[in-house]
Amino acid sequence: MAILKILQYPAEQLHTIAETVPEVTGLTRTLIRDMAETMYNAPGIGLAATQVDVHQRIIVIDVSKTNDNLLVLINPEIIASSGESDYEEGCLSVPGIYGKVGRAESITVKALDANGKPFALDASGVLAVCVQHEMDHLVGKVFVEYWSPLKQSRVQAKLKKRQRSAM
Ligand code: GNR
Ligand code: NI
Repeated sequence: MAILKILQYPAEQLHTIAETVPEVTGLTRTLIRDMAETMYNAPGIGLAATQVDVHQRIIVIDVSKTNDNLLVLINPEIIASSGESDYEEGCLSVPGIYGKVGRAESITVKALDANGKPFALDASGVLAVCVQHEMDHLVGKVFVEYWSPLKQSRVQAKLKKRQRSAM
């Protein structure tokens, strides 16, 4: 097991489009274990492979309070969505920045599990938000990029200021 380094916005690798996983192998499962450990250690409720600089369509999520309900989504696809939600989001790649993003309230997602077996999942609430947030990472999108240019420049300024005071 290993804790992986999480890329920090605005690292340009966060804008990489991940590749479909052609076959779920032992190497895939090792990466998934390391991603889960990294997510629990952070701590966070989700992590996309993009965030650890691996550009494959792999997501881990655990929205349980007890950290005992790991959800693995390989090659996820949203096959239905409905409603609207406006949930306050955060991101392990943009620490200390929080804000709302408009998303679907309920989704049905199909994916492969860690054994390569297809499944479908109906999600709503925070789980649906998290799946959509993670799937955005896989196509190179970070949640702050939904915001207006003005709000994004404030985010950039805040991150730069923090970087300076950390030195
Ligand atoms: O830990 C996380 N919390 C969170 C809260 C609200 C909406 C989305 C998230 S995902 C985030 C972890 C992360 O950055 N995943 O990419
Ligand atoms: Ni994120």
